[in-house]
Amino acid sequence: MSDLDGAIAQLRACRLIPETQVREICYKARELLIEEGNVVSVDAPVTICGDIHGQFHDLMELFRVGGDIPDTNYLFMGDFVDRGFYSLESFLLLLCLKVRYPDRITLIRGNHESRQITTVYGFYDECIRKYGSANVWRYCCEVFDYLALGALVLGASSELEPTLTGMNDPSQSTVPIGEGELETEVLNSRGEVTMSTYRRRERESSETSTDSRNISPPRDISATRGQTPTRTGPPGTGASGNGPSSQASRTGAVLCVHGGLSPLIDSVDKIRLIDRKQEVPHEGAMCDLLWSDPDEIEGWGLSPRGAGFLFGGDIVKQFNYKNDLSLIARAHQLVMEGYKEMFEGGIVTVWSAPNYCYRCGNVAAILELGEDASNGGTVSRSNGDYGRSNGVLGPGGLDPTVISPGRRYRVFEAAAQDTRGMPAKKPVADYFLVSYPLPFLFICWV
Ligand SMILES: [Mn+2]
Repeated sequence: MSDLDGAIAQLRACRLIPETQVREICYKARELLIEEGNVVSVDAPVTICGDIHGQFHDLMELFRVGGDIPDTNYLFMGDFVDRGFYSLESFLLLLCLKVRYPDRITLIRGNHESRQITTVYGFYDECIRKYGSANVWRYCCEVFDYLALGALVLGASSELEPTLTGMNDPSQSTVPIGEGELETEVLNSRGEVTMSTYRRRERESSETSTDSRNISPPRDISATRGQTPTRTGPPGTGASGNGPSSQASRTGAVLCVHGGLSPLIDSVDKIRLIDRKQEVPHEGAMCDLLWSDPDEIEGWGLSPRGAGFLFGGDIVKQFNYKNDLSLIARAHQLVMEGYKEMFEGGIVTVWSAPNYCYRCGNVAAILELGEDASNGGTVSRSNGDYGRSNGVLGPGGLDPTVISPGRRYRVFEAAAQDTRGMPAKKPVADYFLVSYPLPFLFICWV
């Protein structure tokens, strides 16, 4: 491999590398990806990211907030390209990092990692504009075909220590330290805690709750911002505050996919059976995993996107129970707050493109899952059969021994650099902001 570190340095500076080197890196990346299963096993600690969409400077901001590779273990849930002005620099950098540090970065496929979609939403045009031919686009599309469809995060910690140790007087804090275990913590890019949620301690009692993941309502503690609490550890370690895990409980695995579930898939093992090494089909299980969205409905519904399905909280609960999952992490939908949990925390949308399309005004988020210190680091990487329950239902149909992982969201804003050399603002139709597969686009255009 010719000077991979040099290529990484060049791409980090938002400068392109020669076409011959792109070809070489794409070939090398494909060799690595071929060896991965449809569902990659990833050990916590890991930092999970959503859509990037060619917003290169915001990707640099993401690394600033979450820590650099290889210090931080990253999992990107697809949609690296299209929309933004730097799809090539963004995707090629991630690909170089994958080749350089294969065990520190996992890339899974989004619905935009497709020949059809990239010819409509910008990546193809960018390749022609920057390289003068479609060669690089073709190399990249060949890599897309080999990207995994999902990932399973194992060994995530159920607890994260509050990052408030820098406060001089904890009694002044509005955070109810001691009232419960920290479940979700939101930090901004300055490391300041802006919101925390706590899990009530009585969750292990057999009669108090039908939901073992009883989450108290979010508490806005932004009033404490002026006190600038400091982090307990470097970004991305997530587990910097590992507490002792409860002996009676463990966290289930976390399934990561770009879009969501499919009516054709009722187990993680069925995802493993898909022949993924192809262009994203217009329908079927593989299409659904990349295109579907959760919605406040019961069962399955038709997607307004014209590809994939809508699925309700009952579907998520059943799937999580059957597969011993404590959480589904997915991307694919713009969330103004950067992340959004639904269905009592059974699924979360993580969105990592701030000020999407340079006009939406949203913040972005990444999700850090800590490492469970209690498992002694012996989490199986080989398959999804780890710790599968024996079908014994707890109260409310939930496995009482599976609890959700502690989640640390880092929220960040768009990088200032991204406004440099922006084209003049022009009104964009709202349908531009949601992606549709080609047959649907033709309907829109006519
Ligand atoms: Mn998407």
